[in-house]
This record gives sequence, structure tokens and C-alpha cells, in this order.
Amino acid sequence: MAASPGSNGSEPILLVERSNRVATLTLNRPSVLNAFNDQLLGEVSTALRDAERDGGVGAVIITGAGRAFCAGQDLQARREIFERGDVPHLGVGLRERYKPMIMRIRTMEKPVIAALNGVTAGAGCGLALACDIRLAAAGANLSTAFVRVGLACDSGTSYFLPRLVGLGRAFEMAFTGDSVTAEEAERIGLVNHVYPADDLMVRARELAERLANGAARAIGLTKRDINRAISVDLETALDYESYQQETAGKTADFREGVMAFIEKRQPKYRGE
Ligand code: T3D
Repeated sequence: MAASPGSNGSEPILLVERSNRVATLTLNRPSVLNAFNDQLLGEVSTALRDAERDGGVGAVIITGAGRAFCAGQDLQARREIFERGDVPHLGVGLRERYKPMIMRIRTMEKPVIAALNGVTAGAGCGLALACDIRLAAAGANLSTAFVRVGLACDSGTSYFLPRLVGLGRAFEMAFTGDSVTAEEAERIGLVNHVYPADDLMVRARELAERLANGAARAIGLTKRDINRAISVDLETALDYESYQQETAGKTADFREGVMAFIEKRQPKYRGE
């Protein structure tokens, strides 16, 4: 378990654990429902970059300590701006801190799973939506929340939400900021699966380890394909898939996959 101390020198605000080719990042500011301050945003981005570069990591889980996944931007830090009589420049922080974190999740060619252990709101919801797969504990809930504090959507929410749940649901969630239960979220495609709270991390690790030990190149290329396919027209997506598959077809893993199928045995992938 790797961790750096929080700004007050006490509790680490991000816990990073590596085992069985899976890196688990746990947001650890439970007294404020794991709200993001600048330090936490920086540490999450750094941990994601480390996981991306580490050949011993094949998948990442992001979760939260205590009863929340993440309640978005730390609003106490915003109150301090007003109390100083300053004008907030939110665009700067979004470009410099939120954007790198979200982009890293989308561009790293390894699966990133959000394990939503509880309250998921604002940029915490944005973080969850940017992940490849969302698993939720029964009792968790998701809310865009932004509008409730007078903000528009950020951290990729306007991009991912309509793609996951369709325009009508996206507008409703974004306009109202109302929270959606884990069960409802599963029904509308906002989360993949809901598990009893005690099972959530077990199931998240099972899935992460399975993916981390799969055909790494194929998974990475597939992530690139899907990233591209959701933002281009069908013809371009088909062409890009062909280009990517040309690469996948030349990997040792593909050869191994074909041979294992023909020989009726389990494949042994090496990520090459
Ligand atoms: O600013 C920028 O850089 C732009 C980026 C913006 C991105 C955003 O995320 S904007 C949206 C920010 N988030 C929110 O608006 C959510 C605020 N929180 C809530 O509405 C509620 O806490 C929840 C609905 C999420 C949960 O409610 P509940 O009743 O379960 O918990 P609670 O009692 O409200 O919260 C527990 C504690 O966490 C409480 O502290 P206390 O009273 O025990 O000392 C509360 O103040 C604190 N907390 C919760 N969320 C935040 C927070 N403290 C700071 N920032 C938070 N976002």
C-alpha cells in the first residue's frame, strides 16, 4: 500500500494498493465524502499515470473510503475564495487539474473500473462516468449535483452522460441534480452491476484481475476503438477498427488465442 500524507501531514488522502496486477486507488477524505481538493486531484492523476506506465499493472479500480465514492469539488475551498472577496476562475482549475485526470482514464490502454461504494456527486459522478465500467454497492447513489450549486456540468459529464443514458435522461439528471439510486442506475445503463455492499470490492477485484490477466494489447486497442467510435461517424469508426485490428492481428496474443481455440485449451496471454 503506497500513500502520501495529506496537506496537514496526517492521513494520506489517496491510498494506492497493488496486487495481482491490479492497482486500487482509494479516495480517502471520508469526513468530506472524499471531495476533491487540488492535492487529491493531483495525486489521482499521478497514480493513474504510474499505473499506466507500470507493466505489472493490467487494470485499475477507483473507489472511496467510508460512505462515499466522491462528492465532487470541495466546496469549502470555493467558500474561501468568496470570503477573500476574490472571483473564482473555475475554468483554470478544470483545465489544469480535472481535465488531465479524466483524459488519463480515457487514454490509458488499461481497463479502469469505478467501484461506487456510496454517495457519488458532482465531479465525483464525472469521474465515475469517465471510467470504463461502473460497479455499485446497493445503497450507493449518483447525482450530477452541479446545478444544485449553480454550476453547469463539468469533468466530462456532458460528454459521457448522454452517451450512457440517452439525451432525455441526461437532461433530466443534469437539469435537476436529483440523485439516482444504484438500482435505477443499473436499469438505465448508468452502472453495469449492483452488488451487496460487502461484496462490492470482491466483485470489483474479480473483474479487474480477470481483465488484467487477459489479452492486454487487444483490450488496449479495443479501448481506443470504442473511444474513437463514440465520437465519429460509422464509416470512420469502421475504418479505424480495421486499422486497429491490423495491429491486433499481428500480436502474439492473437496467434495464441487462435491456437488455444483450435487446440481446445485455455490461452496463455503475454500482452505481446
Ligand atoms: O469548483 C470548481 O473547481 C469547479 C468544479 C466543480 C465540480 C463539482 O463537483 S461542483 C459540485 C460539488 N459537489 C456538490 O455540490 C455536492 C455537495 N454535497 C452534497 O450535496 C451532499 O453532501 C450530498 C448530497 C453529496 C450527500 O449528502 P449527505 O446528507 O449524505 O451528507 P452531508 O451531511 O451533506 O455531508 C457530510 C459531510 O461532508 C458534511 O460535513 P460536516 O457537516 O459533517 O462537517 C459536508 O459538509 C461534507 N461535504 C459533502 N460534500 C462536500 C462536503 N464538503 C466539502 N465539499 C463537498 N463537495
